[in-house]
Amino acid sequence: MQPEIHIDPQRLNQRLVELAQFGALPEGGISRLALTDADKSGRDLFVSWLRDLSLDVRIDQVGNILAFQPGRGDAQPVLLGSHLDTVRAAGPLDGALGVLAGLEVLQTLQELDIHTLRPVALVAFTNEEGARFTTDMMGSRAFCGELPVEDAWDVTDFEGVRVGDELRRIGYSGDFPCGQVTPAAYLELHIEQGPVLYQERVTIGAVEAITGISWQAVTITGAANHAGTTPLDARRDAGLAAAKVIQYLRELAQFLPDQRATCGRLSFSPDVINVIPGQAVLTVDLRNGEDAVLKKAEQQLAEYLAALAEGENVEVTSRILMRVSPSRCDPSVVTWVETAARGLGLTCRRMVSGAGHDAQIMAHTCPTAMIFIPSQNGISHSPAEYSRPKDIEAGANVLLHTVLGLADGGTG
Ligand code: HGY
Ligand code: MN
Ligand code: MN
Repeated sequence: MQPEIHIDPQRLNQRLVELAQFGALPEGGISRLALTDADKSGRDLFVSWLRDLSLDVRIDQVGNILAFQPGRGDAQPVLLGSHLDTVRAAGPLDGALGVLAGLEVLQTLQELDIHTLRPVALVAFTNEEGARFTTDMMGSRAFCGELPVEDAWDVTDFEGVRVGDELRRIGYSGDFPCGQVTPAAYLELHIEQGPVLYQERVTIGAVEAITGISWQAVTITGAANHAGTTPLDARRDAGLAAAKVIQYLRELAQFLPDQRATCGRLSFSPDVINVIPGQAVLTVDLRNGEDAVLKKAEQQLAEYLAALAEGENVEVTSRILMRVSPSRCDPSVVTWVETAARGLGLTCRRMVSGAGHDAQIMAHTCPTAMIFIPSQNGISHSPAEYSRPKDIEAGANVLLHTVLGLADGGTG
């Protein structure tokens, strides 16, 4: 391990600050939803930095931004990446850290005139979050050939706007074919977005596995009626039924092992103070590291919804928006992460990710691992998201040294 080979932390933090201006909200936080003007601005800034490094930049058919740095040989590249899109009222690091730390690694290799055996590539995946277009990890799924490009283009947001039209509108409807690149390995630096590293005061997380996720939209149809005159036994109250579903999600999470269940979106119609809601639409986010338990949660929710329809005299339908099984990272790449961290004198522990990531899709196609750094108080998907500059620097240096190991013969 050569600790004298290190990234430039000031430059990395300066870029994180510059990127965070796009989508910045007056009340704090960032909204850079996929394929919005704010996302375009962030993309354009990132591409300008890539071009400043004279990298070979390609935009693929779903707007993934790819950059290639040649190696001494022309074998499959080691790919670094993450995403630039955010949820609504997000923090500055989710996704952006992995993309800009990857850029910092490429620039450091150039400045130190280090030419690895394998090429090193960098990707910013389109629509990892699924916050606007609810097929999340869209870019990585198309990149791996799991999501046909035409299907990605046809995904619409809640206002019916199509991905394909938005890609063209913001100038990121590229022609580089998806599914062309099979990396020798994929590495993603990311904030943990949970409390483990922060509470244990450990600097680096070597991620061994990533949670499974199941998203659905539940529509409850009852009968709009007068809030004052309608007797209780005559009500078909979609609002009450939705509240019962949300309460049930908490019970589901409490009695299944390591289960998470969340309702993030809820809307009533006609959404008027003195009208019993005739319809309610809510989203459900179920997560578990064990696919069998995730399936059990889905099954038990389906049974609950059927019984609720009967009991509340409402109709209940559910539409699966997305499902991804838990993924395991590649043990040898995880070991490279640990070796790099320990070689730099950093504390490190293996762990599972409760957040979803493009890496769990990439793990289907090549040896993959993630590097986590602590999130202060375990907070993310919030303007309060924060990681210390020294942890950001440590994570980027672990990324750099893991790449040096992998790209110079560490990948089979
Ligand atoms: O939802 C997630 O876990 C990720 O932040 N997209
Ligand atoms: Mn993320
Ligand atoms: Mn996220």
